[in-house]
Formats: sequence, C-alpha cells, structure tokens
Amino acid sequence: MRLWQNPASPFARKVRMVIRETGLTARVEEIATAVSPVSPNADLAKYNPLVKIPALQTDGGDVLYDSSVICEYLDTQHAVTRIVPDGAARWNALRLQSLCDGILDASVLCRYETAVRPEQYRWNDWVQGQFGKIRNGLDALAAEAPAWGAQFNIGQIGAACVLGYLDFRFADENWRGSRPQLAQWYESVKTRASMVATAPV
Ligand SMILES: N[C@@H](CCC(=O)N[C@@H](CS)C(=O)NCC(=O)O)C(=O)O
Repeated sequence: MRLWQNPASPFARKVRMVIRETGLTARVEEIATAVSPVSPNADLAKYNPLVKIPALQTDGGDVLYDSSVICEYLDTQHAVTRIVPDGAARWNALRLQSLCDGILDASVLCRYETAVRPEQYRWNDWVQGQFGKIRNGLDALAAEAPAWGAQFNIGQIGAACVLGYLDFRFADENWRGSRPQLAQWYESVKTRASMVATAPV
C-alpha cells in the first residue's frame, strides 16, 4: 500500500498512528507530500481529486480518502484488536472520531487563515468563530476523557491527534488550563510508540 502524507498533517497522523497501532508498518510505503489549498500538488491530484492528504492506494490499486475511510480500510488488513470496534462501542467511537475531525477541520482552517492567507485579507471574526468550535470541542473531550480508561480506539487516536496538533501549531492556546482531566489523559498516551513515531514536524 502507498500513503500520501505529511508529518505536519494531523489527519495523516491519525492514519499513520493506526498503521503503527495495528502492526501494518511494513506493508505501507509513506510518501512525503507537500499540500497547499492555493497550490495544488500535481502528483497527488492524479490520485485524489480533492488534492488532500491523507490518500491511500491499496495493493489492488484503488485510492481511498479521507482519513476515516482509510482507517476503516486498514482495520480490515490486520488481525489485532480492532481500531474501530464492533457492536455498541462502534457508534461511540465513530462519533468521537467525528468530533475530533471537526476540531481538526477548524484548526487546519485557522492555520491556513493565519499562516497562508495574505494579511490584508484575514478575517478575525471568522478565525474567532472557528476557535469557538475548537474550544467547545475540547470541552466535550475533557468531559468524556475520564471515562476512557485504557481504551485507545479510533476515537482516542483522533483526540491524541487533536491535542498534538494544537501543541504544534497553536501552542499559545493553553488548552490544558481549564481542562486538567484532558491534560492528564494526554500525558498518559503521549509516550506510546505510535505517538512518538508520528510526532508532527
Ligand atoms: N476530511 C479530510 C481532511 C484532510 C485535510 O484537510 N488535509 C489537509 C492537510 S492536514 C490538506 O490536504 N489540505 C490541502 C488542501 O486543503 O488543499 C480527512 O479526514 O482526511
């Protein structure tokens, strides 16, 4: 399999963590890929019409996107504990993944707005609106983190990617300040091998 990815991308990190948590590392070639919404990557555009990472080419030649679909596919390729659980736990894990993807969507848009968009076109109210979604989402994560225990399914992997991305791109945000339960949970997972190997650069 081939994965188009970038070590700064939190969505690609989610996939890269799943690869490592499920022992698929030797089966996936990771292709370092630069992306920008204003300068589409011509090679990636041949495989993903949205020109976004992550994208995964299966051994059969199909190309899958986005990160949630790729993670579900990878979960069919290994024989260890399911990353997207079956039964009653499935819907809660998928809901949590959606919450984390939403926080990441808002965070990546804020990153583009504050780092890519020319200064004279920036719209502070819009950025603040996105930060409102990020903060509400973090409050929701903080409320449920104490119940996670040792679980580390697609929901917790998403949460780890959210917190790692905020530390990487928005270190001034101080998300830990009013959310000690979430900070405590993050401390307990951030030394996992899959986290260390995929730390954003
Ligand atoms: N919903 C997508 C989001 C992927 C995404 O936003 N990727 C960013 C990098 S973190 C990207 O490729 N941006 C390039 C662009 O917007 O053109 C997923 O879950 O994979």
